[in-house]
Amino acid sequence: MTSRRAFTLALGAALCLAAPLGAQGTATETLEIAGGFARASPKVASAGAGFMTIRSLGPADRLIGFRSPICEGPELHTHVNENGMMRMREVEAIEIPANGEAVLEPGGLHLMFIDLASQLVEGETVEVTLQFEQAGEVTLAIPVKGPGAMQ
Ligand SMILES: [Cu+2]
Repeated sequence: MTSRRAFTLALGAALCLAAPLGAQGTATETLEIAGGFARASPKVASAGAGFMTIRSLGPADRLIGFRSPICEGPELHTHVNENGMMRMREVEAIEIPANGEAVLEPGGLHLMFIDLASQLVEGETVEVTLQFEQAGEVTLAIPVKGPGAMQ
């Protein structure tokens, strides 16, 4: 009885700690994830993109993949300039430097949702489970913003 109550209190405290970052962010002991969002997709689109800032609170880490119920083919992407044309390229991992940050933003690094299971609808949220080499899996919900949203 006593230990169950202690567990409930501990869980409550953990939820309180996570709360200030809101629905678009979360934190672990070593990482803080903020400003997450996805862009709404037109009905016909087969892919979408997600963005966020991942900050290290100490050690370096690497984002090595992710999964989401919204898509069957998640990929980590960056943009490269090829003869004046911006093209997307899959990357193996996204580095988060020690005490530094990785910024996933339009025109740069991003989560690519390939083979969308359903349309990304503005105002809804998408669940994303990020897979880090050191920190393990981190699940958060990010809001879906308009098709041209920049942050
Ligand atoms: Cu992409």
